[in-house]
Amino acid sequence: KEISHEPLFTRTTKAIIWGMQNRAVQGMLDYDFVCSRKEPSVVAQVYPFVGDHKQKFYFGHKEVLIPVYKNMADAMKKHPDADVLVSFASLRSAYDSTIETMQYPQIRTIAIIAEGIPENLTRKINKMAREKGVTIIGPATVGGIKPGCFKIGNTGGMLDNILASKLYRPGSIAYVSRSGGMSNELNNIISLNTDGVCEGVAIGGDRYPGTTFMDHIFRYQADPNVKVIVVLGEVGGTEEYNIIQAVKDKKITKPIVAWCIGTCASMFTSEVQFGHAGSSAHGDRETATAKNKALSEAGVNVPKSFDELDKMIKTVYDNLVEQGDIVPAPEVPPPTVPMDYAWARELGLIRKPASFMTSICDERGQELLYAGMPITDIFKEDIGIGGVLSLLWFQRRLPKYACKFLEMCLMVTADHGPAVSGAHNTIVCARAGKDLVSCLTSGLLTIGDRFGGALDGAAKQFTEAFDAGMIPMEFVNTMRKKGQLIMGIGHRVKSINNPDMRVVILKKFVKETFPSTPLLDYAIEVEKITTSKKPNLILNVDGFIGVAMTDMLRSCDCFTREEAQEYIDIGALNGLFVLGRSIGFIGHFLDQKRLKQGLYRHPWDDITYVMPEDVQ
Ligand code: Q5B
Repeated sequence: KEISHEPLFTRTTKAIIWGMQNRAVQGMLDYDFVCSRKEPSVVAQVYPFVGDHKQKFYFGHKEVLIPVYKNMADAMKKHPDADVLVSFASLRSAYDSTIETMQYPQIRTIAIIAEGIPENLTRKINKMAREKGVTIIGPATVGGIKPGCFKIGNTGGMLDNILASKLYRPGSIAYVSRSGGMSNELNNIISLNTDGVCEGVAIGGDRYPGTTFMDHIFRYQADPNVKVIVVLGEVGGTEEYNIIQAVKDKKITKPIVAWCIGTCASMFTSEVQFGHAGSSAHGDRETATAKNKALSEAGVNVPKSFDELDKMIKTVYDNLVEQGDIVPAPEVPPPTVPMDYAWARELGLIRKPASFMTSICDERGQELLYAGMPITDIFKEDIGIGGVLSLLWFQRRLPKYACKFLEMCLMVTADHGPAVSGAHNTIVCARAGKDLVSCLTSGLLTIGDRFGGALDGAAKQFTEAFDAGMIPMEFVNTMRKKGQLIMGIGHRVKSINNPDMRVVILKKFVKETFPSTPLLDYAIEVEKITTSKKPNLILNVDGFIGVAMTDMLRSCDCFTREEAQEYIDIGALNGLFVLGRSIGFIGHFLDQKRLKQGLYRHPWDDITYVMPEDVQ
């Protein structure tokens, strides 16, 4: 059955896109806008792998929502005016989706982009399409374009290319080619040598394209706006002989300029298969040289080589202008399509101050960098968790002893039993059925001055007193006078008689490895005074880490005094307890879940109820 010669596309063509090809859809909408279309050409997308939803696109400056349907039936029902389907289905699903599309009589044109569809399936598609009068463009194509009206998917390339080739308004030259890539070259050649493209279709490089050169040439013959027909054939197949026959039969009367690419095949001693599945000559008649010769003999304008195709097109065009058959329309500048931010940035056209700054980690390159150190080197050099912490918290490699100390701090603070505030909260929360993150946060939220969060406070108080030259007794007395507790002093269960082994372990390491420990020595003197008053007023684990960290920051030669102070001021030291104790809280959460502990309710006999007496 002959394919209709009616126009395939107009300024109001509406298309449904099969597949989530958002870039292609945006490209089509930008094209619509630059063509001054009133409405976008894409009305819906079909994608069976996600539920119905809407996708946001730009139409010029405006944002528009385009629905995505899981079922094709819904898309067809909701958009009965869509008569084109652009299929980005893969080579595996293209057959089924095309057959399904052809069940809907509203669809007159289907563009199939997929390459590699088995030829027997393509032939079934083609047969059904002929029976139903559906025009198939493809498979294995970029599609086609009708300047001023509609473009299929990625045809014509990016917007700068479309503008350069003046594809936003119609000219007088229509072309048909096999190759999608070469169709872009034709857009360029035609725009440079004539008043531009009127319509262009790439039928695709398969052996059995859905429509033939003649299907499109007949439409161009019927279209009064088309004045010259350009055909870019290639080696393989005998389609070009049908053009010769149509010219001889006077079915095609408009001037044709044609060239078959692949003439270099004769330079090879064996048969050559070019990039397209169909571009291989099966016999002499199918060679590009034979087809060019036959076309030329039939009166078709055939240049001597591809390099002269532009001149040939120009000659034919100029003649028609001279004869008055073509009157070039005045140029009207197209509307400006706003450039995508990302693209404009890539071109270096715009700049914008970043909303965020970061200086510890960069994941953008090939390798993740922690403070500039590639993750492979981190493992190669085996810097451990202490080394990672030194990079991410302090942005530098700290000496080995310092990294080891950081790791020891995490180890000793990892847990201190279920009775402490944070673990208790975590447990109660887990028993209320909450998830890991909730339980962990519930525990972490108890960390503060009284429980586990006295490291920075201790560092600050001891440093200020020490730097001010106060002797330990003076410091203790001043604090008492001010009515303030000394941060890092005192413990609920540990005392001078029941020493905290965590502190003992850390103290041994610090004394053996740190270059100097003036603040720790000062704190030990303070502890002697406080424990003489009460045996539980020891330098506790928070206090010890607070002062030892200050000694490390000040004496490791990696920080200035100001930098060391800044880390204390911004709360870096408490981070060690928070991080370490997170290990324990997660342990308690898992433990409760594992033990299948039910909802906790505190016993009444453990609560003293004190009601206000004078309330009526
Ligand atoms: N008095 C820790 O108090 C605790 C004094 C003090 C001067 C002090 C208390 C305190 C400062 C904050 C601090 C970290 C609340 C603690 C940690 C992690 C943990 C926890 C675990 C783990 C304990 C009795 C008498 C009173 C007070 C005086 C007490 N502290 N004087 N400076 N710092 N410390 N927090 O036992 O004359 O009788 O009225 O706030 O460093 O959280 O395991 O449990 O790993 O999980 O309740 O180790 O010391 O003592 O308040 O009854 O005071 O001593 O003025 O004097 P207690 P209180 P007075 S480590």
